[in-house]
Amino acid sequence: MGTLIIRGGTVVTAENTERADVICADGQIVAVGPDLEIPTGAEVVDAGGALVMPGGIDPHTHMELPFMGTVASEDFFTGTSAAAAGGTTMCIDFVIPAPQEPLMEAYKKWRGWAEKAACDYSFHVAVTWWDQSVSDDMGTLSRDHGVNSFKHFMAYKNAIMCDDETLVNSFTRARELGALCTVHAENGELVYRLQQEIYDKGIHGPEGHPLSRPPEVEGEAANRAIRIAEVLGVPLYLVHTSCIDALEAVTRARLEGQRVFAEVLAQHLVIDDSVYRDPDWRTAAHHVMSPPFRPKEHQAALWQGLQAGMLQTTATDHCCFCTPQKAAGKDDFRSIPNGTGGIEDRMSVIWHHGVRTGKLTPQEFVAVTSTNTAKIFNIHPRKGSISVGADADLIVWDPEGSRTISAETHHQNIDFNIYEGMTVTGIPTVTVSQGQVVWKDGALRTVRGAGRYIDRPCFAKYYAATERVRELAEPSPVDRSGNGADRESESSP
Ligand code: URQ
Ligand code: ZN
Ligand code: ZN
Repeated sequence: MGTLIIRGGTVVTAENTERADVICADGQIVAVGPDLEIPTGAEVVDAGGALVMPGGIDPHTHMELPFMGTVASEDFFTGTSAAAAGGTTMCIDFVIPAPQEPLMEAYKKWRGWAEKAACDYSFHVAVTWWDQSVSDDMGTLSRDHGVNSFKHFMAYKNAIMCDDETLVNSFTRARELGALCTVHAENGELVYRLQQEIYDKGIHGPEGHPLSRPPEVEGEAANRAIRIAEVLGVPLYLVHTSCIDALEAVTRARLEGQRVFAEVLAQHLVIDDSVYRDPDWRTAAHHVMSPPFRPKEHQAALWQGLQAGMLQTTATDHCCFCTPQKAAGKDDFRSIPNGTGGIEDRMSVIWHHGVRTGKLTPQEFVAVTSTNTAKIFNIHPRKGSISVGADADLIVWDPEGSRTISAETHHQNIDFNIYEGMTVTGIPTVTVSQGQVVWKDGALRTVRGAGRYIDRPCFAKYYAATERVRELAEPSPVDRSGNGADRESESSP
């Protein structure tokens, strides 16, 4: 890896804004400051007064996911390349074992798939079943493989859904390990029942999907997961918080001092449920994801949640299925593979609808698209910062540049774009990954296999046991020896 200098930009981090140059060498940032001397032989990127920010980190993607009888069309090379084209330099994907599949086996399988990645990546590992071997594998993954987060799907009954017993067992095990529990919060039993009732009423098209997953279904599961985490004394991270009901559960918990983090998807911030009423079933089917798109009032609330700090991260849940794949559910919405794309557009969508409208400052933009994820998943300041010693993952951001989003021009491996036709202002002109230019002036320069697996150490030293855990962990035994000491103290005035 050579030396590169990004000159003439304004460096914006989650904490600071300053006119500064950035020098990268051997994949790391080695100097940040005004008017730095150009190192001999360095590649020069002229920022020309644009902003220089940490590369985006997407904490929620599913490259080449086997799901609902098919496999997501985006793989780790095309997906991380499309990410780079949009200013994202790292994703945290998911290892999702089938029920009864050993977690270590699934982990090794996904690690093999990800070797083709063009940019850095890491994995949350899902707990989709339970026995002692799952507990043991969680220990191995956290101790030896840099996994500090375990995912739980409360939806997808008869597939990867966790019941409460598994949630309680896994959360307790995560507490021992100092790992973070994350949840997909929808009540899978209610979804299953509502799907059946809606289908039996004769609603078979994609419009049936949101009807089977109303906000109450997400709100109930969000609150249940939060309460289970509270009683067990573990921190919790809710993925794709999509509605007021779930946001209220998060807000209540956070205001009471419970350590709950929550993520919002870029698409849930700007797209509403009218897409399911599109006369073209393909458009409606392409928007079938879970949780579904919601009525407009939920988008406004989610923006307020992001502004208020109740939602800390933005993601995409990038899980692509092309039209022929979505057609599996043409006559039965329950068979439409759930998922949408968006890894290439998240940064510009959040800038356009968040910063240009005054909802977010540029520093808050960096926090919610990169730094907060790095901090929550314990890879800051290596990631999500512009500081000496950090990985050289950076973007040159033109706040006035604009583009119109379209499947015709995007780099994602899917024949549809949920933001089709949206013109956004705020685009990356250069993306740097590990100190190498991977995107510049509209051309990808990604290299298959250049991406690295990023270890994420556990948190035990950060998340001190809460008071409740101490009470639970060391309850004081009642003295019934009969010496009366207790009674005297109880009876004394
Ligand atoms: O539920 C998820 O996060 C995965 C299976 C992607 N699909 C989706 O609809 N969100
Ligand atoms: Zn999910
Ligand atoms: Zn997901």
